[in-house]
Amino acid sequence: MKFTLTEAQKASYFRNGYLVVEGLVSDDLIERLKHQSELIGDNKVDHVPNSSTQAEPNIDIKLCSEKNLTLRKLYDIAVYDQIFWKHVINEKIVDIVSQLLETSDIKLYGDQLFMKNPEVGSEIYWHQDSASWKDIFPKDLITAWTALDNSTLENGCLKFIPGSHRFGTLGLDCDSREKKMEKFLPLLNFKQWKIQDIELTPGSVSFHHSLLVHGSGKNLSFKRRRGYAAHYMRALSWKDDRITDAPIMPKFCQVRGKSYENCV
Ligand SMILES: O=C(O)CCC(=O)C(=O)O
Repeated sequence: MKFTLTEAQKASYFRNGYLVVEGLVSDDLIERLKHQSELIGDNKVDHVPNSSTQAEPNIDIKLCSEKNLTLRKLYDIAVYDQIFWKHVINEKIVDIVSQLLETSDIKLYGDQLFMKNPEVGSEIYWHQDSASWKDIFPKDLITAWTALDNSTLENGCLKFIPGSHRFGTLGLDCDSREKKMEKFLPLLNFKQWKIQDIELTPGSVSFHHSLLVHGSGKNLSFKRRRGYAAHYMRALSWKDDRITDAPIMPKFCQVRGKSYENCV
């Protein structure tokens, strides 16, 4: 094991639903991911299909000097791209995931590179990941979100509601994009809720539980705010194929340990 969490770090994750580990990924590796994200975003590689890109809604593409700057996110890229896959299996990250999921049998559910481009990078509304990932049980997956650029309040850093993962799914699955915080906060049923802004330097990683209520603001700056989210689950998780309104995902790849029959 390359990275051992303290008891206090683990307790903090279980209590708050997230944990930040600063400076986990080296500058070199971050530069490599940034470079690769440019190549993929500019369609300069042919191993990642176009279907893995999503444009920002409501922007005039002609007004943007580069196509890259119109992208909201790239997703499901690690299954196609070796550089991102290497990051997914980064030993330090997987050591932490494995301590927080309390197993060394781990698979990748999916991945998303949020581009959050200057000026056009849109808000990500408050949501719970497991409210969308309806077909995976238990609803106890974990995201490792690696900052590729400085992530600040001004350029739309992640925002968490600490402890909200302990309240189960909050009925946000329908129209959650339209719902503002005020509409569902009462569901959390605790008076002292607060929003935690997660400002990060490049190479720092924040880990969050798939039931944690989270979102991010618009990018109001002239700088990019790229963050790469890799979503991990236990290899012993179960996918309920009767649930038909969950995202269609690529093949779940083994990240560490072994796989199990009749499981994901
Ligand atoms: O990067 C963002 O702005 C949103 C990230 C997110 O929602 C996630 O990683 O689950």
